[in-house]
Amino acid sequence: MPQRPFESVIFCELIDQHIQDDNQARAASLAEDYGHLARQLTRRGVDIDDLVRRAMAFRVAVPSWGVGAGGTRFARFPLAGEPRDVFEKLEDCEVVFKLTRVTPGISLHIPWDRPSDAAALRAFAHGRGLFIDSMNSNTFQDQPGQAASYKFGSLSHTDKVVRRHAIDHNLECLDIGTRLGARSHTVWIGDGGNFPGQVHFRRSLERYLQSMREIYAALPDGWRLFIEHKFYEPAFYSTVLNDWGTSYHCATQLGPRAFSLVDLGHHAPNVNVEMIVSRLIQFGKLGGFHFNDSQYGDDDLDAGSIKPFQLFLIFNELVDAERSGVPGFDPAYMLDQSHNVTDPIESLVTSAVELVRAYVQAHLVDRDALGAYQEANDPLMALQTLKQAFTTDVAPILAMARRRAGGAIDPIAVYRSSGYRRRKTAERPSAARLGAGIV
Ligand code: RM4
Ligand code: MN
Ligand code: MN
Repeated sequence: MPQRPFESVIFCELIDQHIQDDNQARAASLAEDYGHLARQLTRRGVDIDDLVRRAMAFRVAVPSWGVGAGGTRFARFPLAGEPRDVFEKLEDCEVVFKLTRVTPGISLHIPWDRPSDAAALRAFAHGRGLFIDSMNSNTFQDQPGQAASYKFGSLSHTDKVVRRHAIDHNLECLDIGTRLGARSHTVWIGDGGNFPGQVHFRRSLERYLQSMREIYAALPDGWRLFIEHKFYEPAFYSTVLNDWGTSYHCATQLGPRAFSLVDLGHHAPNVNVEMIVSRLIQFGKLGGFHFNDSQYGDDDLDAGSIKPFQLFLIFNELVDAERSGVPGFDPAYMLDQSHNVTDPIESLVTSAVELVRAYVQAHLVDRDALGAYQEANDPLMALQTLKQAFTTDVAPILAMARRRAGGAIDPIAVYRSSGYRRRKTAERPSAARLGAGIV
């Protein structure tokens, strides 16, 4: 098993120390803000400690590909001190976890993260309080020397040799994931057409389903299979798995362990994503999320950075389902972002915090009042009820939850003063290009 560099052991103790020192300096102000909010919420009949407990129990998985610098179609600007392999990626994930305390799960992408020794990687993760949550296959780019090219598709390709290659790759992901202790597999394909007439819509979807049946049949015990749709890109005219309806149909065709996964950036602008979420909940097929935010398309920006109200409305649906005990409701929350202009650790930390914020705010919705306004056809008060929750500043709850869980009251301040990136820049000198590519 690869030994952890001495410097990084020291660093983790150091970051714990930084968290403690910084928390101490902020404790009095937090107590004051928390006390004020507690009194406000008591007037509304809300128990603040209950919200803190819920915030502490929230979990969202971090994508291994999110700790490296992302890129666009035009360029990728390397980041000093960025991780060079999956072990170093996990080191960075550990920092995100230590600061926020809500991100112990990690999503891996194969072949970018193919481990030479799966047992070692699993132990490496566990040693840091982390675990491998979901596997992701990659049939949207060719690997060096790959004979069966994905240029014209993968699981839905017209050529069965290419389909075979793509299926085998997914089976390999299941095998690696089993050895890593993962519990779900996410399939997103880039298959589709750039021009009208290029792809036969019905036949390509049928070929996709045929391929997926083989993958579904090989799903390890206790695993779930997630189908991720996307309306365009890299194919610009049509994609095989274009929308939630197609995804729902395929999940239903495959069987009870197949579900739809909603990536927030994979819908046309202005689409009512919260309603899609609600429909999938109602039909028992909501498997999970790739959280991010976007202005135009699959921008992969930090969660909550552009449309925080939409994020809140999505969580409003999720919390409504959670509180009313919808049978089988157990979505996997994951981030899927590409950080081009920020320090990825800072983006992942703030994104995780934004998700907990939306989750806690959604718990603040007075659901009895909302139900009554809906029954009475009072749209103004119904919206006001949602807005009251959305405009409540829950920052003291989030900070208190992090503090009680051992995280940082102000994670970005602690991270910046820790000098982590500077240290890693010295420790990781090679500018070797990460597998994560331009995503
Ligand atoms: C895709 C999709 C997938 C992700 C790749 C890197 O747009 O969101 O989930 O694995 O990007
Ligand atoms: Mn995604
Ligand atoms: Mn995407």
